[in-house]
Amino acid sequence: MTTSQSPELAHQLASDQYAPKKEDKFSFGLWTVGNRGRDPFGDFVRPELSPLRSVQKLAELGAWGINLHDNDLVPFDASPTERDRIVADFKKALSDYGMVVPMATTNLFFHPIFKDGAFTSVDPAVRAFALQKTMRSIDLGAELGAATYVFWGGREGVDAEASKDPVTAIKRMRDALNFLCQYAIDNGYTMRFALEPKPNEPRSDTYFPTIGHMLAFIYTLDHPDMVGLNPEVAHEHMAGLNFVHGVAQALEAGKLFHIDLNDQKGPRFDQDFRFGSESIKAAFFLVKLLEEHGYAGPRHFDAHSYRTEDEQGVWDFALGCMRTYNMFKEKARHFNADAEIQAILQELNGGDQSYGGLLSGYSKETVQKLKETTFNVEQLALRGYRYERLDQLTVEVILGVR
Ligand code: GLT
Ligand code: MN
Ligand code: MN
Repeated sequence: MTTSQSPELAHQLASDQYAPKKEDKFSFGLWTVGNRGRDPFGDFVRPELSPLRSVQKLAELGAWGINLHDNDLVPFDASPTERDRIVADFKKALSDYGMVVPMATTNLFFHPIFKDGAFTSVDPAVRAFALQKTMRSIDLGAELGAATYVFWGGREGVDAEASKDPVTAIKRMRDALNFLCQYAIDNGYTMRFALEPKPNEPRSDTYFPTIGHMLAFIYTLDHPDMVGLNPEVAHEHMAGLNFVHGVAQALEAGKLFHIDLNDQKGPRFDQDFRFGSESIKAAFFLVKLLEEHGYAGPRHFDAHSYRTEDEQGVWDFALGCMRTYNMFKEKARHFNADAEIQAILQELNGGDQSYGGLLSGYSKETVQKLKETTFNVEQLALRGYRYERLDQLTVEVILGVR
């Protein structure tokens, strides 16, 4: 239900083939559209946006879900009565506007108590407080129906390397996650946990910096089945990595529980730009990957509008993220239907069938055959792969000239 939709917007969306729809499963964090543009060098540029207004406007634009940290909704120092009133009002807005809460998380980085981290802080009282805050926040997530619970280790890292033994820090993180998994299980919550890596910022080095580090860590937990990943485009780019490959590895392992879509200009500070605003080719292949490999989770935009914008700019930003995703989805269909591209791909991947039997797994016979086969090395080395043509065709599809 989008009762408040303005007639102009309704008309604009109705005639737009890329207009977001509920079934696209687009979601935003309250902290994303609610970002007020403060940075280390300048103050807020936009007034506070209430959670209720965010629900209403996002519904109007065609989004499906809204995510939150505990303190995006309930202030850090709210009394239990205030908490219950705020949550009740929010639930009413969700039901009035037909929105869901697919993911929830804990703010373990803003309050000064977390300046040395939360689960990996050197101070045991801070580590214990972090567990208490997270249990309360998990309860809130469960109450709102969140299927995924995200852990971004905001300040879980170091500035002074001498301060902590990294092996101890890893063990502390494991203890915390094991504890919280058991808490969720004991309470009958069905949510899954999704861990979000980031290489640095706000600390100068964060533990578990990339998808790969996180993935390996998950298998050392007590309940690896209920823990997966929430990778973020910008975070892998900050580490200079290929995000599509990282996501593919998580997906292939059945560990892509959630995703943070945004954009970034290369390895620098975390920019959280509008999805598809910078790395257009990478964003195209990311959408293609998600759409073609059965990713069924939320398409979550963890981004915010430029600091130059007023509230209208925020909604331009939000609609832009969703429309761009749908444009890439359409371009991926176009790519798959392009006869020349498909002919090249078929030729590339066809290979010489006479070698096929040598690559179908280990057996004593295959070992024997492999040892006896003579390869025409000179001939194989002469092959041209046609990747120049293929890549140019890809660019032409994306730019809309094919
Ligand atoms: C914060 C961070 C994001 C995380 C959010 C969840 S909060 O905005 O920059 O990458 O996904 O804690
Ligand atoms: Mn994120
Ligand atoms: Mn980010």
